[in-house]
Amino acid sequence: MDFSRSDFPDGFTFGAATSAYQIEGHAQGGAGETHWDTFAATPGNVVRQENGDLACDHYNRFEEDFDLMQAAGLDAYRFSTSWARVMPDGKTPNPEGLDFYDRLVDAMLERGLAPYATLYHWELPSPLADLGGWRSADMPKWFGDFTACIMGRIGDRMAAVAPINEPWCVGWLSHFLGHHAPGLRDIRATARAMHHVMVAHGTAIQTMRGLGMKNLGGVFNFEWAQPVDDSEAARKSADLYDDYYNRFFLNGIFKGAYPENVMEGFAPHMPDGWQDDFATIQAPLDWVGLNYYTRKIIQPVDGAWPAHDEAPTRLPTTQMGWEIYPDGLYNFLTRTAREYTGDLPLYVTENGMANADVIANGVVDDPERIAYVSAHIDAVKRAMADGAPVKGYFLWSLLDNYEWALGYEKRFGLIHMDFETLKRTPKASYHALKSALSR
Ligand code: GCO
Repeated sequence: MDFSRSDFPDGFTFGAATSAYQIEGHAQGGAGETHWDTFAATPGNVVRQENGDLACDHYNRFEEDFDLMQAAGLDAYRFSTSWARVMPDGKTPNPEGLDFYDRLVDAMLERGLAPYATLYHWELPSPLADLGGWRSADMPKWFGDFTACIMGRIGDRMAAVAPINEPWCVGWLSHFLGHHAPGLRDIRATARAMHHVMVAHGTAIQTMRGLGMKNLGGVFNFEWAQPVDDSEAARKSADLYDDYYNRFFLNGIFKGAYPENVMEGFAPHMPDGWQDDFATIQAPLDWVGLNYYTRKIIQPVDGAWPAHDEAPTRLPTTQMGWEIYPDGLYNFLTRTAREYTGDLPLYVTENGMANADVIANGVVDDPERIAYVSAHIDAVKRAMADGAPVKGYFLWSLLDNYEWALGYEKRFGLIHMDFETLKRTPKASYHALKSALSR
């Protein structure tokens, strides 16, 4: 890779990220059913109806995975806790689940890996989905109780915690586009989910402050929005995309208001008294994490709000069909610091690419990933040179894993997984990263 650890200030954190449902093997350890299990069991939602029952069997093989992380010279592991493993019905603790995360955290610490936890990465317990899930105004309370339960057990050993991975995906992707569980396509559900996820975020932050925990942040996914042409209509479309995708959450937390043009669509559908929730939403944070992969070209279309669509890509793409656009990462790091967070530490909490990697004679050559990561780390360096206080970079992902609605065929890992034998094979990118981190 085109960088060395010595290019970065002392203490800059290099890590890798995963999430519980995508790697653990959800069918083990007494975890409860989640909305992802039934979403995946419904024909047409997920490639080959694949689910996370076994995934990478990280549940039983985490020591091997952490040995590989340690050998690569990584400093930190960004993982998530499964609500349905900790509380199978969403409300009652499961000692086996709590014991698992206890062992997991100790195994990280034994290998010098700093634990960066995310409380929720999308596997909602089915009984809570039955009660309305993210549409329900009770979600912040339920989520606060889950936060107290899991962090009451492992909170004493966390390097950093964020409540909810990618609020946009929890809200818009899952309730407006219907691409993720619960697969709704309904604007009222979307407006409520987008708001409740923010209140739940703030409630979890307050709960963890109450436990005396430090270094609490938020993790948001961003896509650069490029107008399809120079027209005023195209610019407005791209601004709206930027506002509901990227700015909605930062505006809520750092400015105490949602973007006006998003409220044009949402206002009739917001829950009663939503304006009173900003005191909770604005609970102070210690850092902000950005997940960044790509940009989208946005074009206006006729029809109901938001009346726009994605136009065809213009740059080389990854296996996901996503444009490779490192400048977007530079833009978001500098813009976030300039317009929202000032001196607050920023982390790249996810960045990486899916690639059609193949294993031949025990070797996986992935020069595409080496180039992708190098170009994005270069964007981080440029942003830091221009004043963005970036303190760490986490690669998505440690292992090839369950890529949600796209099943097991999109490979994001530094480590190749044979999903039949569960054999782990570090890819060329793993070896390249290891050598960059040792320089
Ligand atoms: C996300 C999630 C991950 C994905 C990854 C690749 O950003 O969507 O955090 O769960 O697997 O981003 O799509």
